[in-house]
Amino acid sequence: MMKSWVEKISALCLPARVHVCDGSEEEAATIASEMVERGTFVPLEAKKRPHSFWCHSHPDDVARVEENTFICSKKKEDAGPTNNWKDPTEMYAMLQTLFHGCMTGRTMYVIPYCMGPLSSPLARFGVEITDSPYVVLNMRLMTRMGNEALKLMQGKPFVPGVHSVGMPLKEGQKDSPWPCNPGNRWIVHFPGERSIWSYGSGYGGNALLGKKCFSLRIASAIGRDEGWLAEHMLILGITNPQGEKKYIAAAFPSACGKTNLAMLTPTIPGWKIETVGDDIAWMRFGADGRLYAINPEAGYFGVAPGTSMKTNPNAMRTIAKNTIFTNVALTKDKDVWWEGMDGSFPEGLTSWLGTPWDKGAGKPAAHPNSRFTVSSRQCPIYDKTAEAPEGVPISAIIFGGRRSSTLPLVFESFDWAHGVFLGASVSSETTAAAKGEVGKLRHDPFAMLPFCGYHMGDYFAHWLEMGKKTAPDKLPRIYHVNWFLKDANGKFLWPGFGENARVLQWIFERTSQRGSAHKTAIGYLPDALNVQGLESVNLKTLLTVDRDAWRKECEELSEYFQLFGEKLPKVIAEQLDALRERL
Ligand code: O2Y
Ligand code: MN
Repeated sequence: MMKSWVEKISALCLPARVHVCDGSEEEAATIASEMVERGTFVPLEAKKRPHSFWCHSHPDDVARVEENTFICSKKKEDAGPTNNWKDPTEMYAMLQTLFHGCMTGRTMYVIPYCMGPLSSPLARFGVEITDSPYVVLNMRLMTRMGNEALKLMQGKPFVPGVHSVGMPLKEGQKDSPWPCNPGNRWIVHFPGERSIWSYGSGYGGNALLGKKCFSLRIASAIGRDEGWLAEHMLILGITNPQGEKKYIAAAFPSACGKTNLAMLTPTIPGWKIETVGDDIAWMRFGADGRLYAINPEAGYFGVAPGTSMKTNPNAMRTIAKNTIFTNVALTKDKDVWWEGMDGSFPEGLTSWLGTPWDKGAGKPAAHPNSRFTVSSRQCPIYDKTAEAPEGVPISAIIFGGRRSSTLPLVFESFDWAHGVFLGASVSSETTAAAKGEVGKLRHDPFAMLPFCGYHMGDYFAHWLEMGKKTAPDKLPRIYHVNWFLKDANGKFLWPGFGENARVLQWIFERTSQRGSAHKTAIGYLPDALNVQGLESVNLKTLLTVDRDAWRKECEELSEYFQLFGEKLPKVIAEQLDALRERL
């Protein structure tokens, strides 16, 4: 089946040659040296950052393109109001024209890969066909890719994905270091037949099809049909000073510090955090009735700016070698730099645009969405159970957003249905990392707005159904956190980063029936938090329910939920009514 599909795509895209990736080190080294030759990759100084490369993209190919992302379900109402939709037959016909001859003069790489540990019954296979060697090397870090995956996938279904940078090469035409076609980008999903087509971009989520396209958009549709969850969630292990360990999954919109939380270094003595994943969780109930999660990914595609020994020392150690850096700045002595990195500011930087950086011009040296790609195995706190085939049992699920007011530091839902309502209510203030106005409130239910492969109203209903699959006492407890509350002068009220462990401690203890709490209109709030050793924090303000602000929040939500029309589950509308009543 795979062979005939590869032949069909080759006949359509007309590449100069076809290469089936084996995933070996030799293969990666060959591709990397070809990219150095072509001017895409600059090798970093081996003594400082061994086996690592710097590259920069085309200036207009720097992030996911939500406006060009499509969910082509058979019926428009199955994609819902939060997705772009086109009739699948029309879209397919358009793609056939678009992809015809699109790989002329290029190598067509065939990447067999597995999302999830190779031995896991929860893992799924995919094959990405691409004309981008950059994609091959990134997929090698982000997934289990190559011969082993190929062997295991024989006779099993796989998600086919076709990716092209959309820039065929004419005879004798010189290639560009970052070929792409920014004026003609299409990121297309067919959830019915479970396939992906991506054209025109060579960057991140648009091009590494195992990540957002497969593991969230397609997998969420598979999960709906098969009774499991594909979520935009980090997974961490947390161990208390007595050696008791639990696992927590947490969903935050993009640019809210998921990687930092997943790799957190606790400031409270005796507590330990280990990382299972920083972006995506696939979860289903095990035979014991508990919810188990795997991280389908094998690497991190993390935001570089703001990452430092202060904010995320584990990430800094992870990227000490074997790392691809995209759109950060390059130093004179061939190392990398970005805004918010430790140490003094280096002179003679090359900016992410590949030109000498003019400090006085007021533009950042690294693009705000610049990235490092690195294998999870290099993370010093990579949790051994991250490779467990059965996954890890989840005790708590956290939702959060970047909110300067209203949402307290932490609160617990009354039950599963209320927790689903909290997930549906997630919103976040926009940052410079995303396109558009900074500081605007964007609703982002379950942090899945750009990633849900079907109607968001049906997705809420699926979450509610999942809560009926096991006994209530086996379900994870659900929380909402907000690290970003500000005072009247715009100063953050909570120190964040390693101090967030104090909030995780309360959550940990709540799931062991220990941490004390009181009932409020919005949920259970902590009676106290461990703030020992922390300089003056205003816990009263951090843990308050501002009724007037919450009444406004309800109005906002009520208006937003109208978007889902008939598909908004009655339970969610009732949760909102009940909240209003309690306020
Ligand atoms: O802009 C991109 O293509 C990357 S987006 C991304 C990458 C890693 C993890 N999360 C995200 C996201 O947007 O949520
Ligand atoms: Mn993400």
